[in-house]
Amino acid sequence: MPPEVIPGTEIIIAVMGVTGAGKSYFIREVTGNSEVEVSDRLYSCTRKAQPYSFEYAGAKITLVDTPGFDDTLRDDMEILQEIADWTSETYRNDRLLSGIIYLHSITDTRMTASAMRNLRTFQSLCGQEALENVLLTTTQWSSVNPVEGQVREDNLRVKGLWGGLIDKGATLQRFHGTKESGFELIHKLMSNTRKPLDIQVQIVKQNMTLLETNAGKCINEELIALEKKYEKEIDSLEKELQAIIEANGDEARRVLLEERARTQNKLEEAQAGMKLLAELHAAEVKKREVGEEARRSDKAVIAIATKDIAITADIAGVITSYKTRGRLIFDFSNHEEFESNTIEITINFKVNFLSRIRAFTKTSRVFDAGIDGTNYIILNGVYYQRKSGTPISVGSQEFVIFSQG
Ligand SMILES: Nc1nc2c(ncn2[C@@H]2O[C@H](COP(=O)(O)OP(=O)(O)OP(=O)(O)O)[C@@H](O)[C@H]2O)c(=O)[nH]1
Ligand SMILES: [Mg+2]
Repeated sequence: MPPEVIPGTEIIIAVMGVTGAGKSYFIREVTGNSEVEVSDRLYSCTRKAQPYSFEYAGAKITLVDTPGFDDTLRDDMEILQEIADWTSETYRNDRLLSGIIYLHSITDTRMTASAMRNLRTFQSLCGQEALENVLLTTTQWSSVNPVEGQVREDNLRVKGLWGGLIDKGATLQRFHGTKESGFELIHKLMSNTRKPLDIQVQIVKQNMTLLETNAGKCINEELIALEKKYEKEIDSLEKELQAIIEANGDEARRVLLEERARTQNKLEEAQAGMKLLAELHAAEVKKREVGEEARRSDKAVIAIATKDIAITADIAGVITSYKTRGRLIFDFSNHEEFESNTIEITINFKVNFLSRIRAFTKTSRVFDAGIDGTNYIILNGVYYQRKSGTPISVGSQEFVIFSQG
Protein backbone atom coordinates (compact mmCIF):
# COMPACT_ATOMS: atom_id res chain seq x y z
CA MET A 1 0.00 0.00 0.00
CA PRO A 2 1.36 3.44 -0.86
CA PRO A 3 1.62 5.84 2.06
CA GLU A 4 -0.90 8.67 2.10
CA VAL A 5 0.28 11.89 0.54
CA ILE A 6 -1.40 15.23 -0.01
CA PRO A 7 -3.00 15.04 -3.46
CA GLY A 8 -1.01 16.87 -6.10
CA THR A 9 2.28 16.65 -4.21
CA GLU A 10 5.35 16.16 -6.37
CA ILE A 11 7.70 13.47 -5.12
CA ILE A 12 11.11 13.77 -6.74
CA ILE A 13 13.47 10.84 -6.51
CA ALA A 14 16.93 10.81 -8.10
CA VAL A 15 18.25 7.48 -9.34
CA MET A 16 22.03 7.38 -9.19
CA GLY A 17 24.91 4.92 -9.35
CA VAL A 18 27.80 3.86 -11.55
CA THR A 19 27.27 3.22 -15.22
CA GLY A 20 25.52 -0.06 -15.98
CA ALA A 21 24.08 -0.41 -12.46
CA GLY A 22 20.59 -0.45 -13.95
CA LYS A 23 19.27 3.06 -13.33
CA SER A 24 17.47 3.37 -16.64
CA TYR A 25 16.23 -0.22 -16.38
CA PHE A 26 14.76 0.54 -12.94
CA ILE A 27 13.00 3.66 -14.24
CA ARG A 28 11.67 1.86 -17.30
CA GLU A 29 10.24 -0.97 -15.17
CA VAL A 30 8.60 1.37 -12.67
CA THR A 31 7.21 3.93 -15.08
CA GLY A 32 6.39 1.46 -17.85
CA ASN A 33 7.79 4.08 -20.20
CA SER A 34 9.44 2.33 -23.13
CA GLU A 35 11.19 5.54 -24.15
CA VAL A 36 13.65 5.23 -21.27
CA GLU A 37 16.84 4.15 -22.95
CA VAL A 38 18.55 1.16 -21.38
CA SER A 39 22.15 0.43 -22.37
CA ASP A 40 23.42 -2.67 -24.13
CA ARG A 41 25.93 -3.28 -21.30
CA LEU A 42 28.97 -2.37 -23.36
CA TYR A 43 28.70 1.37 -23.36
CA SER A 44 27.42 3.84 -20.84
CA CYS A 45 24.19 5.18 -22.10
CA THR A 46 22.45 7.99 -20.22
CA ARG A 47 24.35 11.25 -20.74
CA LYS A 48 21.90 13.80 -19.36
CA ALA A 49 19.81 14.00 -16.20
CA GLN A 50 16.32 13.19 -17.40
CA PRO A 51 13.11 13.35 -15.35
CA TYR A 52 10.25 10.89 -15.96
CA SER A 53 6.95 11.69 -14.23
CA PHE A 54 3.78 9.71 -13.64
CA GLU A 55 0.68 9.96 -11.46
CA TYR A 56 0.53 7.59 -8.54
CA ALA A 57 -1.68 7.45 -5.44
CA GLY A 58 -2.73 11.07 -5.98
CA ALA A 59 0.85 12.25 -6.22
CA LYS A 60 3.09 13.12 -9.12
CA ILE A 61 6.17 10.94 -8.92
CA THR A 62 9.21 12.18 -10.80
CA LEU A 63 12.08 9.76 -11.17
CA VAL A 64 15.26 11.38 -12.40
CA ASP A 65 17.56 9.23 -14.48
CA THR A 66 21.13 10.42 -14.06
CA PRO A 67 24.26 9.62 -16.03
CA GLY A 68 26.38 7.06 -14.20
CA PHE A 69 29.91 7.74 -13.16
CA ASP A 70 32.22 5.43 -15.05
CA ASP A 71 35.85 4.66 -15.52
CA THR A 72 37.15 7.76 -17.19
CA LEU A 73 38.02 10.64 -14.97
CA ARG A 74 37.30 13.37 -17.43
CA ASP A 75 33.81 12.00 -17.94
CA ASP A 76 33.29 11.90 -14.19
CA MET A 77 33.84 15.63 -14.08
CA GLU A 78 31.32 16.22 -16.85
CA ILE A 79 28.83 13.94 -15.12
CA LEU A 80 29.26 15.74 -11.81
CA GLN A 81 28.69 19.01 -13.65
CA GLU A 82 25.50 17.62 -15.21
CA ILE A 83 24.21 16.41 -11.83
CA ALA A 84 25.20 19.70 -10.18
CA ASP A 85 23.38 21.71 -12.87
CA TRP A 86 20.23 19.67 -12.57
CA THR A 87 20.10 19.56 -8.79
CA SER A 88 20.84 23.26 -8.37
CA GLU A 89 18.15 24.15 -10.89
CA THR A 90 15.52 22.13 -8.97
CA TYR A 91 16.71 23.60 -5.68
CA ARG A 92 16.37 27.13 -7.07
CA ASN A 93 12.77 26.25 -7.96
CA ASP A 94 12.11 25.05 -4.39
CA ARG A 95 11.75 21.45 -5.52
CA LEU A 96 13.54 19.34 -2.94
CA LEU A 97 14.32 15.67 -3.41
CA SER A 98 12.31 13.15 -1.40
CA GLY A 99 15.14 10.69 -1.77
CA ILE A 100 17.87 9.06 -3.79
CA ILE A 101 17.94 5.46 -4.95
CA TYR A 102 21.63 4.63 -5.34
CA LEU A 103 21.94 1.48 -7.45
CA HIS A 104 24.77 -1.05 -7.52
CA SER A 105 24.77 -4.27 -9.49
CA ILE A 106 25.16 -7.35 -7.30
CA THR A 107 26.82 -9.01 -10.32
CA ASP A 108 29.91 -6.88 -9.67
CA THR A 109 32.29 -9.25 -7.98
CA ARG A 110 34.14 -6.50 -6.18
CA MET A 111 34.15 -2.74 -5.78
CA THR A 112 36.56 -1.44 -8.39
CA ALA A 113 38.74 1.57 -7.65
CA SER A 114 36.48 3.71 -9.80
CA ALA A 115 33.33 2.43 -8.04
CA MET A 116 34.95 3.37 -4.72
CA ARG A 117 35.87 6.76 -6.07
CA ASN A 118 32.33 7.32 -7.24
CA LEU A 119 30.90 6.29 -3.90
CA ARG A 120 33.07 8.93 -2.24
CA THR A 121 31.89 11.54 -4.76
CA PHE A 122 28.28 10.50 -4.17
CA GLN A 123 28.71 10.80 -0.41
CA SER A 124 30.22 14.26 -0.69
CA LEU A 125 27.57 15.58 -3.06
CA CYS A 126 24.82 14.17 -0.88
CA GLY A 127 26.16 15.29 2.52
CA GLN A 128 25.22 14.11 5.98
CA GLU A 129 21.63 15.23 6.33
CA ALA A 130 20.19 13.81 3.10
CA LEU A 131 21.71 10.37 3.76
CA GLU A 132 18.58 9.44 5.70
CA ASN A 133 16.71 9.60 2.41
CA VAL A 134 19.16 7.37 0.55
CA LEU A 135 18.35 3.78 -0.39
CA LEU A 136 21.55 1.90 -1.22
CA THR A 137 20.05 -0.65 -3.54
CA THR A 138 21.51 -3.74 -5.15
CA THR A 139 20.20 -4.75 -8.59
CA GLN A 140 20.31 -7.61 -11.07
CA TRP A 141 19.67 -10.37 -8.53
CA SER A 142 18.30 -12.64 -11.26
CA SER A 143 21.81 -12.84 -12.73
CA VAL A 144 23.53 -14.20 -9.61
CA ASN A 145 23.38 -17.24 -7.42
CA PRO A 146 21.43 -16.02 -4.35
CA VAL A 147 23.96 -17.39 -1.87
CA GLU A 148 26.80 -15.70 -3.68
CA GLY A 149 24.73 -12.50 -3.91
CA GLN A 150 24.12 -12.62 -0.17
CA VAL A 151 27.88 -12.87 0.46
CA ARG A 152 28.52 -9.85 -1.77
CA GLU A 153 25.74 -7.89 -0.10
CA ASP A 154 27.25 -8.66 3.32
CA ASN A 155 30.59 -7.45 2.01
CA LEU A 156 29.02 -4.17 0.96
CA ARG A 157 28.00 -3.54 4.58
CA VAL A 158 31.61 -3.12 5.73
CA LYS A 159 32.82 0.23 6.98
CA GLY A 160 34.94 1.28 4.01
CA LEU A 161 32.10 0.59 1.55
CA TRP A 162 28.43 1.17 2.40
CA GLY A 163 28.81 0.65 6.17
CA GLY A 164 29.71 4.28 6.85
CA LEU A 165 26.67 5.53 4.93
CA ILE A 166 24.36 2.99 6.62
CA ASP A 167 25.63 4.13 10.05
CA LYS A 168 24.65 7.67 9.11
CA GLY A 169 21.10 6.81 8.10
CA ALA A 170 21.13 5.30 4.60
CA THR A 171 19.35 1.94 4.24
CA LEU A 172 20.33 -1.16 2.33
CA GLN A 173 17.68 -2.46 -0.10
CA ARG A 174 17.25 -4.89 -2.96
CA PHE A 175 15.60 -4.29 -6.30
CA HIS A 176 14.30 -7.55 -7.76
CA GLY A 177 13.88 -6.26 -11.28
CA THR A 178 10.07 -5.94 -11.21
CA LYS A 179 7.61 -3.08 -11.07
CA GLU A 180 6.31 -4.24 -7.65
CA SER A 181 9.80 -4.34 -6.23
CA GLY A 182 10.47 -0.84 -7.60
CA PHE A 183 7.29 0.50 -6.02
CA GLU A 184 8.25 -0.95 -2.65
CA LEU A 185 11.33 1.28 -2.78
CA ILE A 186 9.32 4.30 -3.87
CA HIS A 187 6.84 3.77 -1.00
CA LYS A 188 9.74 3.99 1.44
CA LEU A 189 10.62 7.44 0.15
CA MET A 190 7.20 8.95 -0.48
CA SER A 191 6.48 10.23 3.02
CA ASN A 192 10.04 11.32 3.75
CA THR A 193 10.91 14.77 4.96
CA ARG A 194 12.61 16.37 1.97
CA LYS A 195 16.21 17.29 2.53
CA PRO A 196 18.56 19.40 0.45
CA LEU A 197 21.78 17.84 -0.80
CA ASP A 198 25.06 19.46 0.21
CA ILE A 199 25.88 20.24 -3.41
CA GLN A 200 22.58 22.14 -3.82
CA VAL A 201 23.14 24.28 -0.74
CA GLN A 202 26.79 24.92 -1.61
CA ILE A 203 26.12 25.99 -5.19
CA VAL A 204 22.86 27.89 -4.75
CA LYS A 205 23.00 29.32 -1.23
CA GLN A 206 26.73 29.57 -0.66
CA ASN A 207 27.45 30.61 -4.23
CA MET A 208 30.31 28.11 -4.64
CA THR A 209 31.84 27.01 -7.91
CA LEU A 210 31.78 23.28 -8.59
CA LEU A 211 35.44 23.01 -7.59
CA GLU A 212 34.71 24.63 -4.24
CA THR A 213 31.92 22.18 -3.35
CA ASN A 214 32.77 19.07 -1.34
CA ALA A 215 32.03 16.87 -4.35
CA GLY A 216 34.22 18.99 -6.66
CA LYS A 217 37.03 19.00 -4.11
CA CYS A 218 36.67 15.25 -3.74
CA ILE A 219 37.09 14.64 -7.49
CA ASN A 220 39.94 17.12 -7.71
CA GLU A 221 41.82 15.42 -4.88
CA GLU A 222 41.35 12.08 -6.58
CA LEU A 223 42.70 13.55 -9.80
CA ILE A 224 45.76 15.01 -8.09
CA ALA A 225 46.47 11.67 -6.38
CA LEU A 226 46.08 9.80 -9.65
CA GLU A 227 48.32 12.23 -11.49
CA LYS A 228 51.06 11.57 -8.94
CA LYS A 229 50.50 7.81 -9.13
CA TYR A 230 50.72 7.69 -12.93
CA GLU A 231 53.74 9.98 -13.04
CA LYS A 232 55.48 7.63 -10.64
CA GLU A 233 54.50 4.59 -12.68
CA ILE A 234 55.82 6.18 -15.86
CA ASP A 235 59.02 7.00 -14.08
CA SER A 236 59.58 3.45 -12.95
CA LEU A 237 58.64 2.07 -16.39
CA GLU A 238 61.23 4.38 -17.93
CA LYS A 239 63.85 2.93 -15.64
CA GLU A 240 62.87 -0.66 -16.47
CA LEU A 241 62.90 0.23 -20.14
CA GLN A 242 66.38 1.62 -19.89
CA ALA A 243 67.60 -1.58 -18.22
CA ILE A 244 65.99 -3.70 -20.94
CA ILE A 245 67.45 -1.62 -23.75
CA GLU A 246 70.83 -2.20 -22.21
CA ALA A 247 70.15 -5.95 -21.93
CA ASN A 248 68.73 -6.07 -25.50
CA GLY A 249 65.39 -7.70 -24.54
CA ASP A 250 63.13 -6.90 -27.50
CA GLU A 251 59.91 -8.58 -26.38
CA ALA A 252 60.08 -7.21 -22.84
CA ARG A 253 60.80 -3.81 -24.32
CA ARG A 254 57.66 -3.97 -26.46
CA VAL A 255 55.54 -4.95 -23.42
CA LEU A 256 56.97 -2.13 -21.38
CA LEU A 257 56.46 0.38 -24.15
CA GLU A 258 52.82 -0.64 -24.40
CA GLU A 259 52.37 -0.36 -20.67
CA ARG A 260 53.98 3.02 -20.65
CA ALA A 261 51.62 4.19 -23.41
CA ARG A 262 48.61 2.94 -21.40
CA THR A 263 49.76 4.70 -18.23
CA GLN A 264 50.54 7.84 -20.22
CA ASN A 265 46.96 7.72 -21.48
CA LYS A 266 45.55 7.47 -18.00
CA LEU A 267 47.79 10.29 -16.86
CA GLU A 268 46.54 12.48 -19.68
CA GLU A 269 42.96 11.58 -18.79
CA ALA A 270 43.49 12.64 -15.17
CA GLN A 271 45.15 15.84 -16.34
CA ALA A 272 42.31 16.54 -18.76
CA GLY A 273 39.84 16.12 -15.88
CA MET A 274 41.79 18.58 -13.77
CA LYS A 275 42.02 21.02 -16.64
CA LEU A 276 38.28 20.82 -17.22
CA LEU A 277 37.58 21.38 -13.53
CA ALA A 278 39.95 24.35 -13.44
CA GLU A 279 38.37 25.87 -16.56
CA LEU A 280 34.87 25.43 -15.16
CA HIS A 281 36.02 26.97 -11.90
CA ALA A 282 37.54 29.98 -13.66
CA ALA A 283 34.38 30.50 -15.71
CA GLU A 284 32.16 30.26 -12.64
CA VAL A 285 34.38 32.63 -10.64
CA LYS A 286 34.14 35.13 -13.50
CA LYS A 287 30.36 34.74 -13.58
CA ARG A 288 30.21 35.22 -9.82
CA GLU A 289 32.35 38.36 -10.03
CA VAL A 290 30.17 39.82 -12.77
CA GLY A 291 27.11 39.05 -10.62
CA GLU A 292 28.66 40.71 -7.59
CA GLU A 293 29.73 43.70 -9.65
CA ALA A 294 26.17 44.02 -10.95
CA ARG A 295 24.77 43.79 -7.42
CA ARG A 296 27.28 46.39 -6.21
CA SER A 297 26.45 48.66 -9.14
CA ASP A 298 22.76 48.42 -8.33
CA LYS A 299 23.41 50.40 -5.18
CA ALA A 300 26.01 52.76 -6.64
CA VAL A 301 25.53 56.52 -6.49
CA ILE A 302 27.38 59.38 -8.15
CA ALA A 303 28.84 62.08 -5.93
CA ILE A 304 29.90 65.44 -7.34
CA ALA A 305 31.81 67.89 -5.21
CA THR A 306 30.07 71.26 -5.10
CA LYS A 307 33.38 72.92 -5.99
CA ASP A 308 33.23 71.08 -9.31
CA ILE A 309 29.95 72.73 -10.12
CA ALA A 310 31.01 76.04 -11.51
CA ILE A 311 28.25 77.20 -13.80
CA THR A 312 26.74 80.48 -12.92
CA ALA A 313 23.09 81.28 -13.14
CA ASP A 314 23.75 83.52 -16.10
CA ILE A 315 23.67 80.64 -18.50
CA ALA A 316 20.87 78.67 -16.90
CA GLY A 317 18.41 77.70 -19.57
CA VAL A 318 21.01 78.12 -22.29
CA ILE A 319 22.90 74.88 -21.78
CA THR A 320 21.32 71.49 -21.43
CA SER A 321 24.32 69.53 -20.25
CA TYR A 322 27.55 70.14 -18.43
CA LYS A 323 30.75 68.06 -18.25
CA THR A 324 32.50 67.86 -14.90
CA ARG A 325 34.19 65.29 -12.70
CA GLY A 326 32.50 63.11 -10.14
CA ARG A 327 32.92 59.89 -8.24
CA LEU A 328 31.12 56.59 -8.57
CA ILE A 329 30.45 55.48 -4.99
CA PHE A 330 29.63 51.81 -4.39
CA ASP A 331 29.52 51.95 -0.61
CA PHE A 332 27.99 55.17 0.65
CA SER A 333 29.32 54.64 4.18
CA ASN A 334 32.89 54.19 2.98
CA HIS A 335 34.22 57.75 3.00
CA GLU A 336 37.47 56.72 1.37
CA GLU A 337 35.56 56.23 -1.86
CA PHE A 338 34.75 59.94 -1.85
CA GLU A 339 38.45 60.77 -1.94
CA SER A 340 39.42 58.92 -5.09
CA ASN A 341 38.35 57.56 -8.46
CA THR A 342 37.18 60.69 -10.16
CA ILE A 343 35.66 60.10 -13.57
CA GLU A 344 34.19 62.36 -16.19
CA ILE A 345 30.48 62.92 -15.69
CA THR A 346 27.94 64.71 -17.82
CA ILE A 347 25.11 66.31 -15.90
CA ASN A 348 21.97 66.95 -17.90
CA PHE A 349 19.64 69.77 -17.05
CA LYS A 350 15.95 69.81 -17.53
CA VAL A 351 15.66 73.52 -16.96
CA ASN A 352 12.21 74.95 -17.26
CA PHE A 353 11.02 78.48 -17.00
CA LEU A 354 10.13 78.31 -13.30
CA SER A 355 13.34 76.70 -12.19
CA ARG A 356 15.27 79.25 -14.23
CA ILE A 357 13.65 82.04 -12.28
CA ARG A 358 14.48 80.26 -9.07
CA ALA A 359 18.08 79.85 -10.18
CA PHE A 360 18.38 83.54 -10.92
CA THR A 361 16.80 84.67 -7.72
CA LYS A 362 17.93 82.16 -5.13
CA THR A 363 21.43 81.13 -5.98
CA SER A 364 24.27 81.75 -8.30
CA ARG A 365 24.52 78.11 -9.32
CA VAL A 366 22.55 76.81 -12.22
CA PHE A 367 22.84 73.47 -10.60
CA ASP A 368 20.11 74.43 -8.21
CA ALA A 369 17.81 75.03 -11.10
CA GLY A 370 16.85 71.43 -10.82
CA ILE A 371 16.60 71.21 -7.07
CA ASP A 372 13.35 69.33 -7.39
CA GLY A 373 15.08 66.42 -9.07
CA THR A 374 15.18 67.62 -12.66
CA ASN A 375 18.92 67.12 -13.10
CA TYR A 376 20.09 63.73 -14.17
CA ILE A 377 23.14 61.76 -15.25
CA ILE A 378 23.31 58.76 -17.53
CA LEU A 379 26.42 56.70 -16.81
CA ASN A 380 27.07 53.37 -18.55
CA GLY A 381 23.44 53.30 -19.58
CA VAL A 382 22.17 53.72 -15.99
CA TYR A 383 19.93 56.65 -15.05
CA TYR A 384 20.90 58.62 -11.90
CA GLN A 385 18.73 61.38 -10.51
CA ARG A 386 19.60 64.18 -8.17
CA LYS A 387 18.82 63.09 -4.64
CA SER A 388 16.89 65.53 -2.51
CA GLY A 389 18.44 66.55 0.79
CA THR A 390 21.90 66.99 -0.74
CA PRO A 391 24.60 68.41 -0.82
CA ILE A 392 26.03 66.48 2.10
CA SER A 393 29.38 66.95 3.84
CA VAL A 394 31.97 64.23 3.60
CA GLY A 395 35.36 65.08 5.08
CA SER A 396 36.19 68.64 4.19
CA GLN A 397 34.04 68.72 1.06
CA GLU A 398 30.40 68.97 0.13
CA PHE A 399 28.88 66.59 -2.39
CA VAL A 400 25.73 66.57 -4.41
CA ILE A 401 24.48 62.98 -4.73
CA PHE A 402 22.76 61.36 -7.70
CA SER A 403 21.13 57.99 -7.08
CA GLN A 404 19.54 55.35 -9.32
CA GLY A 405 15.87 54.90 -10.03
N1 LIG B 1 17.77 -8.71 -15.66
C1 LIG B 1 18.08 -7.50 -15.27
N2 LIG B 1 18.87 -6.76 -16.07
C2 LIG B 1 19.16 -5.52 -15.66
C3 LIG B 1 18.68 -4.98 -14.44
N3 LIG B 1 19.17 -3.72 -14.30
C4 LIG B 1 19.90 -3.51 -15.40
N4 LIG B 1 19.90 -4.57 -16.22
C5 LIG B 1 20.64 -4.65 -17.49
O1 LIG B 1 21.91 -4.03 -17.31
C6 LIG B 1 22.28 -3.22 -18.43
C7 LIG B 1 22.55 -1.78 -18.00
O2 LIG B 1 21.37 -1.21 -17.52
P1 LIG B 1 21.01 0.34 -17.63
O3 LIG B 1 19.70 0.49 -16.96
O4 LIG B 1 21.14 0.88 -18.99
O5 LIG B 1 22.19 0.94 -16.75
P2 LIG B 1 22.39 2.47 -16.30
O6 LIG B 1 22.70 2.44 -14.86
O7 LIG B 1 21.24 3.29 -16.73
O8 LIG B 1 23.71 2.86 -17.11
P3 LIG B 1 24.21 4.32 -17.65
O9 LIG B 1 23.06 4.95 -18.32
O10 LIG B 1 25.32 3.97 -18.56
O11 LIG B 1 24.69 5.05 -16.46
C8 LIG B 1 21.14 -3.35 -19.41
O12 LIG B 1 21.48 -4.31 -20.37
C9 LIG B 1 19.96 -3.82 -18.57
O13 LIG B 1 19.06 -4.60 -19.33
C10 LIG B 1 17.87 -5.80 -13.61
O14 LIG B 1 17.42 -5.43 -12.52
N5 LIG B 1 17.59 -7.05 -14.08
MG1 LIG C 1 21.09 4.88 -17.99
